[in-house]
Amino acid sequence: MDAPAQRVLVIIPTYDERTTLPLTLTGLRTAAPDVDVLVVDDNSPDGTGDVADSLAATDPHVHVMHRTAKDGLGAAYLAGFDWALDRGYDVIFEMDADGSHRPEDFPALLAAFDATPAPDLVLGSRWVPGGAVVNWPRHRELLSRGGNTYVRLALGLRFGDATGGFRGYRARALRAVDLDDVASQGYCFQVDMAWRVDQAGGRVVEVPITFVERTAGESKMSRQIVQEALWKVTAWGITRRWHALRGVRTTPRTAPLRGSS
Ligand SMILES: Nc1nc2c(ncn2[C@@H]2O[C@H](COP(=O)(O)OP(=O)(O)OP(=O)(O)O)[C@@H](O)[C@H]2O)c(=O)[nH]1
Ligand SMILES: [Mg+2]
Repeated sequence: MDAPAQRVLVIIPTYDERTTLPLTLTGLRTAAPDVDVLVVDDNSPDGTGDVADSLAATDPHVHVMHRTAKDGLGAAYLAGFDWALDRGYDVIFEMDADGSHRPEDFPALLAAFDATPAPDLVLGSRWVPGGAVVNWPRHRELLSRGGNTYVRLALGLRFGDATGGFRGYRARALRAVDLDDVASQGYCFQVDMAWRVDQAGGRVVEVPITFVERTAGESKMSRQIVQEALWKVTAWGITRRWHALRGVRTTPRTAPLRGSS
């Protein structure tokens, strides 16, 4: 007998993306007709929530969560993760609405979950062979490459792209990490989640993607988001080294995902 098909959810957080959300959604539904989508909108002033509602009205695979105010990318994803785990999804993806994450790259990310042994986290990666960025200003590329090098050095992570937000988690990986304890936003949220899955003993694989600079709408990237990532990764790195010097393991003694299939 065939194994039951896995249920897949893609979470798309939105804040003022009324132009690009329909393109992202249509592209994704075409590329992966069986997956469900949850748009998490933080009461966007430009009416993105209404746009999402009208798309959901004609497509039973599309769901919308309306939140009351802009509360950051990390908080939006955490609310989406809870929604997905409550409903028994097996694989849960993150994807931006601004056109940077190409729907045509999605099937390869999803297919990576079929590998044996099965991964717990699949990272869409710009900085592995085959990965690329399109129309990114040089300073953004340097920030991303430099940030990822810093993350590798500070935290000992082996990933080429720990800051990217086009990625999928197995539900058991989200259950293995203490989501209530995650307080990061922006890039730091992505690093925080990847590090937690790694510490829990999760298998992480990277799949090359092509990241395209947004052509419409406003970036929510800010100096504050970069500073948060810098100081938190630095603090985590210092704690990790201090623990290593004192012979204390930063990695939890019971890594819930280690050794399981
Ligand atoms: N719900 C919600 N979504 C958000 C929030 N901030 C950003 N987003 C969404 O998260 C995704 C990524 O945000 P971007 O503004 O593209 O940020 P970025 O990709 O880090 O920055 P750029 O590379 O400049 O585009 C987009 O779909 C945004 O609409 C927020 O506070 N709440
Ligand atoms: Mg973006």
